[in-house]
Amino acid sequence: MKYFRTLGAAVCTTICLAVPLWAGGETTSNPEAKVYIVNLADGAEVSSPVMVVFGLSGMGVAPAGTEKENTGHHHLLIDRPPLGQGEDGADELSYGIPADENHLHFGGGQTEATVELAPGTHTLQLVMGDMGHVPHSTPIVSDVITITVTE
Ligand SMILES: [Cu+2]
Repeated sequence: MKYFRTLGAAVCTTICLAVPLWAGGETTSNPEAKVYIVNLADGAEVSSPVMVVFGLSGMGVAPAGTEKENTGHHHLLIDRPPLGQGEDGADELSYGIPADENHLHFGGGQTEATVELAPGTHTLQLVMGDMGHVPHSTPIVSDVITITVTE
């Protein structure tokens, strides 16, 4: 498996560098689909807990494990580089989004969340994942926004 992971990363590195469009996993998306944070603008000042409302157009929300064309579930990436960047960028595009404090999965099909964030600045990004938590091809991701938690 290690070999295949390495090979996959190498292939993605080559392709992703060669082609301006970036690839995700094996599940197709509507490349016109958009995911976005409805209620928070870049630069917003908020207090914790922070309500984040997930917007999606061009695709549907379905719980994790649901095999249905043009659907996926939301993931909220907190305080990390944009999806596909950082040292595990190629892996997360091909094999899936980790689950930890920086990667929240909404596999129940939730379309909003309330998160506790410490005072200070934080980055947020929404990423759609397929039934197995892998970004689609083309990946459907929001802009990264930076918010400041004042208390
Ligand atoms: Cu997931």
